[in-house]
Amino acid sequence: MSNIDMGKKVLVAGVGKSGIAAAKLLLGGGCSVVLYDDGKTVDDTSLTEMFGNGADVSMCTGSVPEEILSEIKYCVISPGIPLDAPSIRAFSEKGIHIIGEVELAYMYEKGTVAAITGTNGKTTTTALMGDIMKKTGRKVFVAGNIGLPYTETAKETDEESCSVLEVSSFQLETISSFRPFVSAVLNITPDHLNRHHTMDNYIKAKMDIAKNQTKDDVIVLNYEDEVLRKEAEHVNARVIYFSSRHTLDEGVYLEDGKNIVVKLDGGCRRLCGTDELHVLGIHSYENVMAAVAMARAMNVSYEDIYDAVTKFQSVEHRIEYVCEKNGVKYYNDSKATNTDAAIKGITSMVRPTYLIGGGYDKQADFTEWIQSFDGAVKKLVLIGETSGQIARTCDSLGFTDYIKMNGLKEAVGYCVENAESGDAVLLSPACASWDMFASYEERGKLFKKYVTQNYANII
Ligand code: UMA
Repeated sequence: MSNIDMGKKVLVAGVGKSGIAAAKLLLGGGCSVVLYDDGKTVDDTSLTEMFGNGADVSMCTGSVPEEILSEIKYCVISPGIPLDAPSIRAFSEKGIHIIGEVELAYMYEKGTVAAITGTNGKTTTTALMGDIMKKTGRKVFVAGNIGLPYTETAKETDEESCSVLEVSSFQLETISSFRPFVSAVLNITPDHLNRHHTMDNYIKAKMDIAKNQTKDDVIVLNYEDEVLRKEAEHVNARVIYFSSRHTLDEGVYLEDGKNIVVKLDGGCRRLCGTDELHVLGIHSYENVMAAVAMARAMNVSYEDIYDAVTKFQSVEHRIEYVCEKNGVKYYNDSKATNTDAAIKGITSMVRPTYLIGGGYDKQADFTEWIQSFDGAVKKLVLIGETSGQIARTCDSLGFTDYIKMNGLKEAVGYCVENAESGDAVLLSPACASWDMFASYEERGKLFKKYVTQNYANII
């Protein structure tokens, strides 16, 4: 461990997955830990269950006593806590250094890092890149925003291992020395503006993935994304583009919408046809191309890459096929936490669709999402904090086939009752889940449970 010395008392802000994993890592490194949370408290019995008997860890909720603060030099912050949260500002004003959970983990990293960000597609690309790297026989850790904190895996790394990390803008905001050998930014469209306040701040946070990269490193970027083409001018790493619309002189591209072609380092070869993939839609092919470019940058053989991409299935909660009941197909796209992802969800449907949308208010504009329905939505079933705003946007665009429901359970009940054979029911909310659920995973799992329960009731 470089920056945080053994024996020091360290504050860990946020007692979620990241905070708990960070605290364990620090305790293992000989530090004592003070856990802090704005809303949650953990009693002594639960602390012992989490960290073991005699662990040097205590808990503060709402505020940290002055005498403790005066002993603290570092605060490890969980990604969900904004840097401008009053508690974090107060810690900074006391001269405490705020470091991110990813940065803490990176202090323990001994192997190669491949890191993926972007507004959409990062979970799928990370999972696929993990599968590709596993084909090489190396020890591989797939972690980060995908759900397994990097602080949980970093200590297990060695010189031969590879950490494949999904990193969010929240996590990138608080890195300082984090330097992936290969990074990827898949796309940048408006998201999390309530946290980052401006699009420029959001773009900066995403592009910070490359801030410590040098010319010896590689960054994979989407050629079709104008923001990224502009940002490419300011990165130090070698840029490899992927493109779904253009034939590139150098890079990975989709030829005639049906072949993935790799043209790198003087060679050119067709990797596979899109009909050999188990994922659907241009956005999915883009994720595949990004992973292929990253893997080639890490010298993975074409055979290993081909094997992994042609076996890869879509991840849970991302246009996930759930079941077919009475001729109605159910899809869980709970991971569509913004309008851009939700547009991909609805435009992938080939049946008349009952679409369940709405959720936590991130101050998004829903116009483009509603415009993308293009006759595909039979009924928009609205839930959550944003249902009123979405309904008003529907009214202003002349889309009247919507109904408001009290919650997800009622919404699923309505769809089961009204959908006819040949229809689809899609949960693709265009919003985060935090108004009603702990996470998009919980929302997706409940959706699947309610579908099953409803049919059990019918039978
Ligand atoms: N908290 C405060 N003050 C605040 C906000 C939160 O004290 O202002 C406390 C909460 O009371 C809670 C704790 O912080 O006890 C939660 O911390 P957290 O929100 O960072 O959640 P974790 O459980 O640590 O999960 C985080 C990521 N969550 C967020 O970024 C919001 C998970 O990403 C990630 O999988 C996990 O670390 C492991 O790395 C989820 C996510 O929604 C999937 N990410 C966003 C997205 O994908 O759009 C960025």
